[in-house]
Amino acid sequence: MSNIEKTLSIIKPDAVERNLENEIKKIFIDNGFKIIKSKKIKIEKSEAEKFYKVHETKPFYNDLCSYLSSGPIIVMMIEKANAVLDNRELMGATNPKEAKDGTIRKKFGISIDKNSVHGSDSLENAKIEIDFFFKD
Ligand code: IDP
Ligand code: MG
Repeated sequence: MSNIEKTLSIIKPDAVERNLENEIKKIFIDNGFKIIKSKKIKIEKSEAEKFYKVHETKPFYNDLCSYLSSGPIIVMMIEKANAVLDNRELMGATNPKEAKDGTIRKKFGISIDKNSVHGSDSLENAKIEIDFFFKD
């Protein structure tokens, strides 16, 4: 039984700015992920608002959308067995201060808002988020 999944990962502006793209990609590859698609883009705030619509009632929504659109990001479609959960595990907790050793956010995250990576939180959202960035 194969349960190969695809999920969406984003290297956020704080990490792109620190030139961590290759180092973070190596972590994915070393952990069994294939990077199927990858592109460096800069999005408008209105696009960030659409992407993060699920958080629109949160107090941090405006800052979050300003932040994601503040500089270049790398969006990636990555693949492996159990990709969605395994990516969440590899990313670590939302707040880097709470992230476990060996996770990307523990290693590179600066703060709860500048936490270096995004990852889809369910298979359903992975499909939606992959379409958001890669639908032609
Ligand atoms: P996740 O990225 O671990 O899935 P979410 O709860 O989906 O976390 O929140 C989306 C993003 O919003 C987080 O990655 C983080 O950048 C930001 N965020 C979440 N909670 C807070 C907060 O309490 N203050 C400021 N920013 C937050
Ligand atoms: Mg989330």
